[in-house]
Amino acid sequence: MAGRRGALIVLEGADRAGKSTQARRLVERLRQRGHRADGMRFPERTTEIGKLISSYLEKKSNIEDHTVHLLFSANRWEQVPMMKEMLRSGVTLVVDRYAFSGVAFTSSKENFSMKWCKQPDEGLPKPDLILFLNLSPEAAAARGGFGNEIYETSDFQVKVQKRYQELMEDKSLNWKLVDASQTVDDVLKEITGMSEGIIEDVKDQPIGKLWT
Ligand code: 2DT
Ligand code: MG
Repeated sequence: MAGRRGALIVLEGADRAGKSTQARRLVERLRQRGHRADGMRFPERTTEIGKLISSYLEKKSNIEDHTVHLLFSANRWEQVPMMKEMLRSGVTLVVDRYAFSGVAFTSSKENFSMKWCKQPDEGLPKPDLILFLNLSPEAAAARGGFGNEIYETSDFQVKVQKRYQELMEDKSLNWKLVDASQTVDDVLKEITGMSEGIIEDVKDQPIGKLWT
């Protein structure tokens, strides 16, 4: 069939829920099972915009809160032409964080509405599946301490978690809650099944637009 596209699959969730590990392993597993798949992550720290973001996260530079939010969004938009090209050529993209991290983190700061936070990401390629790796704060803490980046404090992470809950109420998006307290292999098995289902479901559908 001509025009068979890949699926856009996003992983979100709290720090230490295993997003990066699962994203990497999901790409490997999908490939083993005969799918074309590639991984991406946001922020993509290697671009010019990404370097500014990375310096902010590492507390090496101070960027005004609205400004850094818009940089995170720009860091996604700059990848959109490539993402669309890959999806249209039949490659499934597994993405470690996306616009939902953008909204959950910035709207956890004082005086930021979810509405304001979503606006710059409106119209991005819409994920076909959002896997939320769900882990309690206690279980997350048991996996080890925080790193040294700017958002890595437990107070802030609690607020972020609440924002994710609100975002998950949006039934126009295909959120799937995954129990991230399972073993790495069990989580992988679960999300591989969900991913293969969605790859089949969307292969003849156009790419959607987020929040429009
Ligand atoms: P990691 O590289 O460890 O995932 O941390 N963030 C991310 C935002 O504040 N806005 C965004 O749009 C995105 C994608 C989440 C990156 C940190 O950056 C935060 C944690
Ligand atoms: Mg991380």
